[in-house]
Amino acid sequence: MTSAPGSESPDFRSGFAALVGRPNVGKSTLLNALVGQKLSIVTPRPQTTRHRIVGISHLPNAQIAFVDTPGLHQHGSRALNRAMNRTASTSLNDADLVVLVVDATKWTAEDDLALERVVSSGLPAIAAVNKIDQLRPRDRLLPYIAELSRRHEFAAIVPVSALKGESVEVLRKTIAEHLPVAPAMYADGELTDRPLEFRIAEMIREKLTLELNQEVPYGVAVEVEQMAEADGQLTVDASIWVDREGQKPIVIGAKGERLKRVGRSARIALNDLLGRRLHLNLWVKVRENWADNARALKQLGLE
Ligand SMILES: Nc1nc2c(ncn2[C@@H]2O[C@H](COP(=O)(O)OP(=O)(O)OP(=O)(O)O)[C@@H](O)[C@H]2O)c(=O)[nH]1
Ligand SMILES: [Mg+2]
Repeated sequence: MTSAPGSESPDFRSGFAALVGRPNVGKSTLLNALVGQKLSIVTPRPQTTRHRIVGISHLPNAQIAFVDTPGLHQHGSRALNRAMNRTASTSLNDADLVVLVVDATKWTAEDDLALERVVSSGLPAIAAVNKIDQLRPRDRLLPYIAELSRRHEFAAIVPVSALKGESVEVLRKTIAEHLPVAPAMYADGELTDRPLEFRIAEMIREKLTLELNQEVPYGVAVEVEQMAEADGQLTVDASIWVDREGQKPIVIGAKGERLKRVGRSARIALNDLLGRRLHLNLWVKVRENWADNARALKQLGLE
């Protein structure tokens, strides 16, 4: 492993900063903004992120491993819900710092749940008050921050807009300052712990979720089955798993139109991600009740 420049200096800081919060507050948008790359998918629907995803930021005097997590939530009794909550909670076990992400425009019972996890972790905590671009009038921020600081002794409270990039740099710097003095953990330039197949599958899931709205209530799972290179052309075969036969026609759409649209927008996004063109084959398959089946979840990397 090569070290980041300056990582031998006595005041170099490094560690894991876990982004936690209820679903939909903007954790993944924030991860992408902090790292400067699209690593985690984003949709307007809650419970989009299902995995722990590390994104690494290399600064002159620090290396921050940001950890995106699934939104902590109360309802939903399926095995998938439990696995997502567990993933979010256990991400705190190996974190050096926790960033509680909250929405400046509202506070819900699930924010209480997330705050509880933060407090019981005993980790130093920073609050990122996100979506300030939506706050009208802006001086509503002051009572919100006052209430937050009353609830917990945060090391810092930073209002941001992950969407607009507002104060994201301030947040990054604040996080770096609160990490332990330690050598870099990742090689210079390393961006994520996730392989390309995962990022491709997630990109397809994002486009599909945007296209489906609420029609397939528990959503879908996407798995890259094969990536093959022939005559300078990359071909990706991916399966879209639905949990009932009846959902297949919904995903495919009339005359296959919906699946075609998903394929097209995923291909455009993936061309960008890979810096090259690719051929994408999508197959819709049924795995009965996959979201409540421990074995299926394991196969899909969702334990
Ligand atoms: N206006 C505004 N919208 C935002 C901001 N950050 C995120 N969003 C939107 O909020 C929605 C949810 O964003 P995500 O990043 O997927 O939220 P999340 O916390 O990762 O959600 P889960 O993965 O479901 O837990 C998306 O529609 C984003 O575009 C922000 O700063 N301002
Ligand atoms: Mg997310």
